[in-house]
Amino acid sequence: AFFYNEPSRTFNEYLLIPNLTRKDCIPENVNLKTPIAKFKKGEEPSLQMNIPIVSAIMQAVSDNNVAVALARSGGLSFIFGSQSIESQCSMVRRVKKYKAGFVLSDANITPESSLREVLKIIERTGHSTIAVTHDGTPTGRLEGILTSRDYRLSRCSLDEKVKEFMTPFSQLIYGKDGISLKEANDIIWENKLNCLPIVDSKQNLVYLVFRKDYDSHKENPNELLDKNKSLMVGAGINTKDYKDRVPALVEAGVDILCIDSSDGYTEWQGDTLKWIKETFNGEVKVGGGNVVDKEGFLYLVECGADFVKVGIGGGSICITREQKGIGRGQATSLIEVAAARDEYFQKTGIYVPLCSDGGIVHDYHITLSLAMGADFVMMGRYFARFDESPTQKLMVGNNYVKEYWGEGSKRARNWERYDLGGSQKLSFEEGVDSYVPYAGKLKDNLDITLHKIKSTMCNCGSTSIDEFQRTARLTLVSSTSIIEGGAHDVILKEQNMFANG
Ligand code: MZP
Repeated sequence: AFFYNEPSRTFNEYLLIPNLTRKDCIPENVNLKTPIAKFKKGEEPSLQMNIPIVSAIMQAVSDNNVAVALARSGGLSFIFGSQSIESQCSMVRRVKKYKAGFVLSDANITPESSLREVLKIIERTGHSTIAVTHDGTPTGRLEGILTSRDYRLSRCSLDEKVKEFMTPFSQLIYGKDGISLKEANDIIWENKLNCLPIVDSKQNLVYLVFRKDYDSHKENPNELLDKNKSLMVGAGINTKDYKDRVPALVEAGVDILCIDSSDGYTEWQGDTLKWIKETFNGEVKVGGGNVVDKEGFLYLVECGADFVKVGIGGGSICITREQKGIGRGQATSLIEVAAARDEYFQKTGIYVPLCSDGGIVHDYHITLSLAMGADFVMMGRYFARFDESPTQKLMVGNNYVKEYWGEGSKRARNWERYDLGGSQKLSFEEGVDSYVPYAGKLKDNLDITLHKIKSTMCNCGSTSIDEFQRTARLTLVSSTSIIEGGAHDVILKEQNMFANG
């Protein structure tokens, strides 16, 4: 047998060392845009996300509700594949019917809508919003809706904070009869306003929403509406029924696929990738995995993978290492595969994005993954905790929890993910059925996570993921310095409310 000389390591064993922070290096200036499919040197990536985060291909995580909420925040979900082709396609269709966070259009919104009615609609779409009524009461006629990352959904009257957002222009335009969306967009564009128009079913402007986090200046809104952009969504597939499943998902409008398997270094996965690339003339994007070394990476890329997913045995619900004795520490896997990816880029001029999958426990693990060469991370446990995830919210003891189970558990019975030929069943479990602490809304939690990532990148002197990957400096830490890193030698008054479980 071959023996690796070094032990394989986890994220907990690394920390980042700050670089010089330039004065322009502030969280507002950090761009988290990242590629999701391979591209040639010097070319613009054909598929990108605004944040480096995707949700896991799991029954307990990625249905259409999580997919809509995450896509609205700039990420992407891979709708779980351990369901019938029809129901998976119907989830994809339900996501694709939403237009990318530009116009909130709902047949039920009219100029006479009450605050209560409109709040219900806004709540469903996951916006973080303040609504304003003419008399300041929750039942009063709606005067305006203000959206910002800084405010939680609140049923409040017009207060000082709200006034900050009210430009004279907003009073001039909103609620005015007969302004078409096109006219509104032209005015927004000419005046360089950060606004989100809300239209009724006839595309007439009803309200304007002001967004701090949305930059409407980059592209003329009307041009974006002709392009007809929908929210992006991915889907998981397997190496068994792909000849039926993939065409159906493509027909449903899926943006990218990912083969879902605990061990991706297989000829079955190679065949699946080649078939998809040949059948759709290379136009359908598909990722492969999971792998933990250079050999696995190169095999999948040579078979046509558009991105490669890294990680075996690190998932919070995963017992593969205990059951089968295979796997590798997530940090070591990622560092080795990223080196192989960089070498491949040098040789061929083709950049293959990497996804670090599983084992993200703290928000800073996401930042470490990026520093180690990942272009984005996939998380299951993180998303299972939110309102939008498909599972039940329960009270256990005195705490609210949500259910979270692995694809290799008896409950999911996703035998295709673990199949190595033979009878079509899950012969033994590789995952557990569990609870995770309930954490509220996806957007509220994700905003905090993203802020932490951006802040750390600023400490390390980077305003883009590409720069961060090139310039970050990491150090191994001893077990005693890990203890030093938490609060110690003090009596804590209360649990840190913002700790990410
Ligand atoms: P985590 O974010 O919960 O730590 O890990 C999620 C990842 O665990 C998934 O993306 C998938 O790769 C992996 N997974 C899903 N089910 C199992 C299992 O039952 C599993 N063993 O390992």
